[in-house]
Amino acid sequence: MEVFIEDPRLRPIREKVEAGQRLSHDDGVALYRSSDILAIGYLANIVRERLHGDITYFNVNRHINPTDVCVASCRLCAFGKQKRDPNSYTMSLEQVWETAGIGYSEAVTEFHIVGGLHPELSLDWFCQMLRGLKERFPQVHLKAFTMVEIGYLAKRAHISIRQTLEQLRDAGMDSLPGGGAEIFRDSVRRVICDHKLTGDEWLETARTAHELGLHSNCTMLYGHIENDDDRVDHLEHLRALQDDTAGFQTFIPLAFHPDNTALHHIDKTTGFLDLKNISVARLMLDNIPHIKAYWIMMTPKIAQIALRFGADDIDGTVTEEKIYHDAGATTSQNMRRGDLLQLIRKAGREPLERDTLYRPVTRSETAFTVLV
Ligand code: V47
Repeated sequence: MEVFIEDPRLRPIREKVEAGQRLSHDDGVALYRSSDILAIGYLANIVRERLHGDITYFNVNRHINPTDVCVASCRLCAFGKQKRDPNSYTMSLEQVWETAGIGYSEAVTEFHIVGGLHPELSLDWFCQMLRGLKERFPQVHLKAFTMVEIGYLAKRAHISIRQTLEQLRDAGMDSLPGGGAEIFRDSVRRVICDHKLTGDEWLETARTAHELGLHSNCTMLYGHIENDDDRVDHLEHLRALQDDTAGFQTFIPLAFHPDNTALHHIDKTTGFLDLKNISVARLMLDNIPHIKAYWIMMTPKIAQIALRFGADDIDGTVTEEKIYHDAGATTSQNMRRGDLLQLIRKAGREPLERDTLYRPVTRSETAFTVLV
């Protein structure tokens, strides 16, 4: 069936997508500049269905944020607090292990563990944390520490990034989440996260993790001061690294939430921009297998539509998100497994529960005594 594409700038892109050819920087910018959202979504859906058919991945996971104390004070963030702030918190090791166990059932396959850059928690403390989690929950995958946390722990321990990753891996870290990438260009980082590691450092840390055989995810924070060119440049850096390492599993576009941040004057993103970022990512990142519509960030309703605009993954049950909720997210802090299944099925897609490494999860119904 011939689908009509309104925007003439998208017609050569359609030819490339249909022929399975790589899109250029200018193609990426043209996609961002176009308002023909149906055509962009249609093209992204071709790629999504070519890779995954109707399958939509989800998992049963829990977020653990051991501390919100952070030395970085990034303007984009509402989560990090100074150590002297009476509202800040830092869990003890026992509290981390206890939090992991709240509402725990055999259904949980992943702990997603990230936190602030705490000036006193050592690499050894985090290794103990991982070992304690593995002892208590041996079958749960530990997806832990952004590249930013890895860089900070290495600096404090006066050892290399590689040695830091090796120690954490040996203590139980199974893979790394994709946070902290923001926008790689220095001109943008200077404004939104000037104390964080540079874009090149983020990419080099990911490269080292992949070289050690660890998988990771990757993200891009959009909807603040960046322009279309900055976004495409960011995607191209991820694509180039993936050509070298094939270590990224999933790309997650993250919409900036301005509430309670130093950039609170910036408008919230629109559903239109959220969908466009899913679609452009699917089209540009031809070598990253999965594109995640993180429902916490884009709302379950937009995430559901994203499943027809390029996304093949919707993240998980999440329990209990803090970073977006501190920045004004009004979504719930978790979702029941049954509700996720419904949301996927009502989009005409086929749910497939995965573990963190995208292997199908099979289990007996008795596993759902707590979460369903
Ligand atoms: O690193 C911080 C971003 C990230 C704000 O790998 C903000 O599977 C918007 O990385 N508004 C954390 N974004 C979330 C993240 C993530 C989420 C889900 C799945 C995975 C995965 C990774 O959120 C941070 C930062 O980039 N962030 N503050 C804010 N105000």
